[in-house]
Order: sequence, then C-alpha cells, then structure tokens
Amino acid sequence: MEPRYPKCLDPKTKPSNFCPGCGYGIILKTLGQVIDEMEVAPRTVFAVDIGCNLLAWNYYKLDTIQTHHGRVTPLCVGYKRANRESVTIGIAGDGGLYAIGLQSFLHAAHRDDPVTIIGVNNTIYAMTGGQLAPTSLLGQVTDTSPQGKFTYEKPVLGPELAKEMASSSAYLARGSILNIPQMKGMLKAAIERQLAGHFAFVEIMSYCPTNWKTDAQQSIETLEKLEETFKVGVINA
Ligand SMILES: Cc1ncc(C[n+]2csc(CCOP(=O)(O)OP(=O)(O)O)c2C)c(N)n1
Ligand code: SF4
Repeated sequence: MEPRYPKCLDPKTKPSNFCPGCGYGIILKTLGQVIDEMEVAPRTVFAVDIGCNLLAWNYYKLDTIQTHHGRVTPLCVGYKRANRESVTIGIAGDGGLYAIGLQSFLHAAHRDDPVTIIGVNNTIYAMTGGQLAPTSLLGQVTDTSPQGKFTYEKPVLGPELAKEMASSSAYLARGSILNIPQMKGMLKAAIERQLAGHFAFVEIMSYCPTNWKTDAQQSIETLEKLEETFKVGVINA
C-alpha cells in the first residue's frame, strides 16, 4: 500500500478547476494550510458534495469521497462512525446544506456527531447556473427570480439555525473570504472541536462572479453588502 502523504497541499501547481475570480480557491487553500499546520493530513478524509465544491475532488493529497447533492453530512457521519480515528471534513454549498440536505445537517448538529462541515454560501445554486437558494435575499435577482426573489422574507441563516438544535458543545461560526486570517482561525477551531469529540460547522461567505455577473470590484462590494445580513463571527464557541 502507498504511504499516505504527510501534507495535503501539493507544492506543484496545476490548472484551477474553478472560474476566474471564484472564491472557492481561497477557501480550499486556507483549509489545506490548516490541515498541514495541524499535521492531520495522514488521518484526514475529505468529503465533497454536489455543486462547485466537487471540483475540489482532486485538489488535495487526501483520500476524497463524493456523494449526492446535500448528502455530505450523513456521508461524513457514516465515515466517522466507521473510522473514529479519522479527521472527517465535508464541504457543501448553501443549496446542498440548507435545502435538500437541511434535515441531515441539523440532526448531525443535534446529535453532536464529531465531524467538521464547511458550508460555502454564495446565496445561489452556482454549479447549475445561478438559481434561487434558501439563502437568496428578498429582492435578489437570480436566473429563476428575474424580477427579484419575492417569497420568504428571511434568508436561511445556517449557523444561527443550527444553534437552535445543536449540542451546546458544537462549534458554529460564519467566516468570509474577505477576512482570511479570521476564516483560518475558525477552520482550525472547527477541526480542534472535532478532535475533542464534537460537531463543528463553519459557513464561509464567498463570491460567484460567474453567476453574480460581477467583476472583481463588484464581487467584493456585493459580498460586503451580503455580510450586513450574514453576520461574520462565532455563533457558538
Ligand atoms: C439530488 C439532486 N438534485 C439536484 C441536482 C442538481 N444539482 C447539481 S449542483 C446543484 C446546485 C449546487 O448548488 P450549491 O449546493 O449551492 O453549491 P454551489 O454550486 O453553489 O457551490 C444542483 C441542484 C443533483 N445533482 N442532485
Ligand atoms: S460557477 Fe461560481 S462558484 Fe462555481 S466555480 Fe464558477 S465562480 Fe465559482
């Protein structure tokens, strides 16, 4: 059997799978740095959902598993139960986590399953072309709400919602690619919390310039505006 790699980040660069200007690369690079700095790569398994996050399937030197849309949380829970020594990290988009996958996500938080889940919130279904998501804001123009979202006054606030059901030992936070050091600290805390035997979730606000139809400056400004609703910070320490 091949020895497992001590580090997950590959020093050799390869072409990005993501659109130019996408936020996913920032998140994945930061997560990789955290895994390597914590020296947990040999025991880490990385799980990807359906959505643009699945383009990370060959990003790390890690065993990587993939599942159906919204099923990354139960996939991680099942893997962790079979391999208690593993560090199990799953990633999904806001569509996968808060629509089709909401029930299993909330119950993992409720059961305090010792996994680390990362939710990338770009307020739309990105991979399929920019449709309305539970996180879209009232009035937000998307491919399926050309005149602006008019249903549901409030967007789903994932970490706040999870707090309603989660164990008090769970770590729940919202970071942003606009503050990388803070996001990095949250990812480290989320892995430490799993190692302590508890559920951990970090939502990360990110931009999707392709579906938002924004240039670099507009992407940053749009994200800054979104963060007035999606408040960055630790929700449950
Ligand atoms: C069960 C199921 N329903 C629908 C789809 C189609 N589908 C593929 S990606 C996607 C949306 C992904 O959006 P999100 O989860 O927010 O991730 P993002 O692409 O924004 O990272 C959908 C609906 C699917 N693959 N499987
Ligand atoms: S569609 Fe959006 S989220 Fe997906 S890779 Fe392109 S910019 Fe990134």
